[in-house]
Amino acid sequence: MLAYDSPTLSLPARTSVHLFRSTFGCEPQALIRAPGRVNLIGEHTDYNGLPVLPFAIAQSHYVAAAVGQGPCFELINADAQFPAKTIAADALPAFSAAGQWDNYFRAAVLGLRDAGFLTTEHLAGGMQIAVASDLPSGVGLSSSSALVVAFALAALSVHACRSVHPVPLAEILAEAEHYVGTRGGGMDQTVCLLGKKAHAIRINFFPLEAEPIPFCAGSQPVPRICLSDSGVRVEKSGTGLLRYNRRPLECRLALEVFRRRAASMPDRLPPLDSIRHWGDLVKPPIALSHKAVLEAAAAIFDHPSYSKSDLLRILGWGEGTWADFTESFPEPADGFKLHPRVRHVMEEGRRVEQAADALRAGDWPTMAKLIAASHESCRDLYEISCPEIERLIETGANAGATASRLTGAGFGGCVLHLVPADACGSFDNEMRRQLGRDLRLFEAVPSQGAAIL
Ligand code: NG1
Repeated sequence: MLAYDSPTLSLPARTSVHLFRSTFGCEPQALIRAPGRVNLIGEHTDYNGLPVLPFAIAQSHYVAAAVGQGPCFELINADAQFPAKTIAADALPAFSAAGQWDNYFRAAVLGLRDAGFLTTEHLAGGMQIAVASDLPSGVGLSSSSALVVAFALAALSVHACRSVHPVPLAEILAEAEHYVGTRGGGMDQTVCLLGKKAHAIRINFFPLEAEPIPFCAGSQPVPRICLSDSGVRVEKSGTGLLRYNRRPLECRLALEVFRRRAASMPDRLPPLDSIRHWGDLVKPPIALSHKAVLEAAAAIFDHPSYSKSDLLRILGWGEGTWADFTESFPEPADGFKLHPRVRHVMEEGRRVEQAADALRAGDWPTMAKLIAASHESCRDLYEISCPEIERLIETGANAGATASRLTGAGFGGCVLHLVPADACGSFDNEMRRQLGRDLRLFEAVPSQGAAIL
């Protein structure tokens, strides 16, 4: 009990415990920390089966939890913008309106139930939960996935379930987030669970593998990683859902077209029937080079964008197949942009490999070039930047950053800047001088992953 009051716990950790006590009148049985993340490089590659290179940060959610008083889940949050929620156990699948915070709790618990880690008896026991946080939401630091991870660890912990290895748990929780509606990949949950102090985590997908890589000093000391907040908020599970889900859909449609047309290029491409993700093309047994895939894509995609009727014709699909495959996604006015999305994804996957090597070698000039190239590709090929982000990128360069890029899903959120260690103070001052005193700047320090405290 005393440990929960320990001054060594962070302020939000202690806040979650105090809130728990004052709300439920008893002691929590578990206290969980789940951190946010910054993605150094590898944007929108995860769901395409290509690697990413994120790290967990210090800013985290804290969840104090105990078994409930019956088949009911009571959730309270120290942040007043997230109102208290009570969910009957049999109403868990009745999700609230998009963007509501209790949906992340429902997703975590249902995901664990689907995977067989929580039983009907566990659910009948309910839970009491108090949340406090110093991880801002909607800024591209993966606050929603961290919340899912925190809830899942809390549920497993208070119900004394057998421990689940973080790799399968990350896979279960990545799948569970699909309950909330986003069709993203597994980067956020994996780095939240497997983050390591002073390391970035190179993550491969399908199968999921995580390799910690230390931040090494080379000819230059390790730069500081600074974040500036564009102030543009895009709630992926709310208003941003269509914009976000369009990209994974374009990638999947592109793969269908590529696979079909590859069959007529047997001299250049092997049979691709077993391919499920773009990353499969560069892994054994196919093991094409990124360059070969990009050259084939340039030959295959003969238009900058495709209408629905173009795709129905190319793929030989009827309306029913289209509706199933796209989940009746509305046709974008500017068409499905298959080739630019493929170029981004394949080139970005290659950049992640090069960045992992640069990190290992402490080769920060190469890292800076890769980060700048990643941003250009996110802006021009994947089209996930916005004017506010571009302003931060430009100002970052003037203020002394060696490279900057958007981090996370895009359309808003934060920009990551590599700042030489000896230029920190002047960077912050210059950014605020040019963009205003209220500009939110954070330092992103590579930190340990989620834990039961
Ligand atoms: P954020 O920035 O948390 O919205 C999303 C996806 C990631 C990844 C990135 C883009 C989820 C939970 N997160 O992250 O898997 O695809 O976009 O690289 O879907």
